[in-house]
Amino acid sequence: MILVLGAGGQVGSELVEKLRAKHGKDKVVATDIRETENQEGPFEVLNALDQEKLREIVDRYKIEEIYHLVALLSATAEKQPEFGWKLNMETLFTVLDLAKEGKIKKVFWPSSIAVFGPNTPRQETPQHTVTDPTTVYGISKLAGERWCEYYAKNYGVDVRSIRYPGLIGYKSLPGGGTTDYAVDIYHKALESKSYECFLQKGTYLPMMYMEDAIRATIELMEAPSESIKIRSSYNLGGISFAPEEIAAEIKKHIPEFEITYAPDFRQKIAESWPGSINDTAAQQDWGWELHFDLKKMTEDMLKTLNKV
Ligand code: AKB
Repeated sequence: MILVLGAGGQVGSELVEKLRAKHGKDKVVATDIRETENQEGPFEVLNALDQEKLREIVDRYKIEEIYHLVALLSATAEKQPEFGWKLNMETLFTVLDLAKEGKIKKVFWPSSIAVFGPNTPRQETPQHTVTDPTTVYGISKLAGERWCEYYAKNYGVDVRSIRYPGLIGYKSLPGGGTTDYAVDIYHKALESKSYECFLQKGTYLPMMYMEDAIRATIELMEAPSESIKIRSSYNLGGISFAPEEIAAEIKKHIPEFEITYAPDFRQKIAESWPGSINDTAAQQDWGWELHFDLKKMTEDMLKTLNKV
């Protein structure tokens, strides 16, 4: 049995669907802090900070694998730093401890490009390099990575992780990240043929289409344990682009589309993150391969959103 924490979120909603299609509807227990609609399998309302209830669910359903997707993202955590730290760290410890106690066999926990900072090499950022995050979210992800590696090395915990770039999907909206503009822009392009971007022209960030991100997550979890050489978190490169480039791609489909710029506090966060990422380690260790580029992703996003 598989448990997904944060199943109502941007990644969770798509991951639950894929896992249920693969393993069977009843084999995946979805949980979220609030009731989520259209559940096709077991669902529990769970505040992931409620350790007792989480443990009870793990026992009741005889859970073997947990995908822990609960977090406050970069922009939101800057507004509630203490709560961001508490939520992101305490929930990770609960899950790692369940694995340490032998109650579950495998853990997936996402890290982020937010672990990098102003002194990290900005282009083709290597797997092992300077990590000096400036946000609470980034600090929590970096600390989480160190703890994952510690639990793997010292307690034999099978924990696997990816440093997600900005994720772009059509099924649900992201909640409180710095890369959210790249999802919002598609919705606004279809609704009003214009978009006011909260990041400045020329701000390059690594992004990834959700289909690739979900496939990466499942492939990493299915890889043989001995091939997972990095137990902190794997770099994943994805697609690097600036707002004017995604706008130009959208314009090929919607010629009237216009982008304007009104950078806010998220600009500073974006400037502290890499523009592109080197993911050779993921390619070598578990065969990672990107399928969607900016062109293919834009075609798919606009086509699918148009039908919704
Ligand atoms: C965010 O913008 O906070 C997230 C991330 C890059 O982890 N999308």
